[in-house]
Amino acid sequence: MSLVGYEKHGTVAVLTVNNPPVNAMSPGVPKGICEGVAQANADDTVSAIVLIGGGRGFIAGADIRYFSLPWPDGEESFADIIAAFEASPKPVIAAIHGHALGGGLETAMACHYRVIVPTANVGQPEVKLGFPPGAGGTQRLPRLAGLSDALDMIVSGNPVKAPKAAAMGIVDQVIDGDLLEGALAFATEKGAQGGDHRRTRDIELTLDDPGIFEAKRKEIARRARGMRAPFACIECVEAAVELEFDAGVKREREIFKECVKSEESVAMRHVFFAERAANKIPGISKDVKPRTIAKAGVLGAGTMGGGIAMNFVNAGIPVTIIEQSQEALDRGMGIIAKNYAATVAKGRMSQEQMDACLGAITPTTSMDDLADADMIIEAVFETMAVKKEVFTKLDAVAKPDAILTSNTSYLDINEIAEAIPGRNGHVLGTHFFSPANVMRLVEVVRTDNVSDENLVTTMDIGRRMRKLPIVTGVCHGFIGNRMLEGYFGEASIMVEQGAKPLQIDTVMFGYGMAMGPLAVMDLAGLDIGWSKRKDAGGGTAADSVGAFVSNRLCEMGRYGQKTKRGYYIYEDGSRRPVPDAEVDQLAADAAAHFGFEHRAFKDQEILERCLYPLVNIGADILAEGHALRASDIDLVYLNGYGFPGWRGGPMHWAGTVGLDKVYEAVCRYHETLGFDHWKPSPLLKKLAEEGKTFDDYDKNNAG
Ligand code: T1G
Repeated sequence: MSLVGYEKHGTVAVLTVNNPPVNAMSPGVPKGICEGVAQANADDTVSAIVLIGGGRGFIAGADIRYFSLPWPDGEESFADIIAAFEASPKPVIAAIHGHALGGGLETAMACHYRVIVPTANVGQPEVKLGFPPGAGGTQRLPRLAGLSDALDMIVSGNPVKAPKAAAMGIVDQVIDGDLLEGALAFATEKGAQGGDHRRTRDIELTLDDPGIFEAKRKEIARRARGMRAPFACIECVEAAVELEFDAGVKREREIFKECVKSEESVAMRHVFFAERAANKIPGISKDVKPRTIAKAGVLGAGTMGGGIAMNFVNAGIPVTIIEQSQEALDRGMGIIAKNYAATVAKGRMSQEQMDACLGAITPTTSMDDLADADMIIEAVFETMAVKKEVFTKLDAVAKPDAILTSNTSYLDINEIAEAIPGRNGHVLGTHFFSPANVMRLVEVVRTDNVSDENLVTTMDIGRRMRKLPIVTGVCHGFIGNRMLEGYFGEASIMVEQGAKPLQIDTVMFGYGMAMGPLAVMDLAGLDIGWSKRKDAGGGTAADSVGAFVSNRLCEMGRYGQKTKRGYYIYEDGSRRPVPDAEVDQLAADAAAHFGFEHRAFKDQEILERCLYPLVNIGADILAEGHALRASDIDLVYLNGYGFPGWRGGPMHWAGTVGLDKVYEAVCRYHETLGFDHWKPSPLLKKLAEEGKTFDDYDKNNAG
């Protein structure tokens, strides 16, 4: 089938793009469109041209795969389509449903007119791929929507729905009813009116607020820290004001080409495809469909349980939430109500919507009320004994095919499943990240016996919750927390060897992490690690290297932000970390205790000793099969631990450093420091010797 169909309806020629699944502008599509325009203009019985998408949308933009592949020589591209439209004496009308994104919207804006169905959305998401629009979008969108709205759309990359697009002037008419019918009526009328038809490029652009660009730079400074693309977008829109149209298009093209080659863009395109690969589970056929989860249950109404209950409500699933006492239940429901009220206060939810959400949650203290739940998630106290007790009770009340999951962050879920052997095809883990109703990541922990159907159903529920579900195997800490032990471990050890907490955090913040490791430990609470060490040591937390300072701080009741003191001091009401000489003294005590010589640290050593353990441990997790692909590990770090998206994740980033360099450093640190997290991963060694990256590994082991 041709990639672009041509049909006459009355006096209107209809060009239909057929390039499933999303009508990306792959090679052959521009050619088909140009040929259709030429055919229509050569036919005297044709008065107008409609361009419409087959399948689920208009055009999803350039074929992203071709930024890493050569475009076929001589093959038409966006520029040819746009030239054909603007030279056409007959009006060209874009008929939009589903999505018109990136080059799709740019193609539509090069048409003389645009009509759209109410449910469609339009946008320039290119910035999320690390570059500005590259087919005139930064020059045409301001002419249609005005500078301010266009700047917001291009710099944020967020789409707008049809009614707003109409109000902004991006589209000419919203079609209620059948899109093609509406488009044909619109086109017939335009075709009959004769005369010239306005070209977007000829619209005058007015600059009402000269300070608009500086203001935008200031507005995005924190969010876009370390990135180039958002600022490149601003430069392109500035060119629309400063230059004649064609010069502006040329300037946009120059900036686009510079950005598309950048490591930032390669990383962000890696993330785009990684997010889509994460849905695929090798060995499970597409015929295994998710079950319907009509009712859910959550055990525990603490911070995590409450957040998980809200996630079910967001997925449109009524949920019963259980606590042991009415007082704990009321407290939990109060937190949920407060969370919703905060959203209402921000204007992102109406009071009616909040009431409906709360109405979808049934609080109770009786486990019997879980009898009709199709999926039950426990978020109770994090000890194996309590988990086993809870699952045994669930075994007695839950319906036979209920999916039972644990929110544990590191306990062995296979062991929990073995406590109720009759159900272990229905037991797995769903490790949400706190706050559960905000953080996008959920690790779906695949137990040995969970059925494919129950695994696929849990992944589907994660997506319905608007989460990013990532399959992990059952190992200590799954993917994220297992790797984190190396990252936090080295940061803590370096403090005891003489590196100041502020230097470590400044280096990692400068790398692009949302927060430095010591500040994160203060935020999460030092007492979490302390209680684990006490559990492991029969009540005494061992003073192992890296734990000495943290143990002393916890013994002093300095758990971090929640006690206003941890590795840093937090002045009343402030979350700003202030260095504390008392911590430096504890670091000196640690050095004396272990016989260290305190020394100055170079930033590069701090960077390597924080990040390379992530890569080394990640490689082991991959080799053990506890992650399905390296890009899944990247997604865990991008969505659960504040790793900068424009670096693509620890595994992708290691490839930009060179795995040979990473491996050499891992071996060096293993010799000088020891510690398990420096034991060189055989997979890292192999890839380093082969001159490969983890992206190569995924390609060769694509599942
Ligand atoms: N190129 C190549 N493949 C694409 C693609 C694209 N633009 N968009 C989607 N796919 C693949 C995707 O990898 C998946 O593959 C399948 O299609 C379904 O996608 C000149 C230079 C349109 C909202 O950034 O936002 O134009 O996993 O699962 O949830 O200035 O796809 O099945 O093998 O996401 O229904 C700008 C990107 C490009 C839009 C549909 N455009 N796409 O969502 O399906 S740059 C974008 C999306 C550009 C111009 C510049 C979404 C969607 P597989 P999916 P969906």
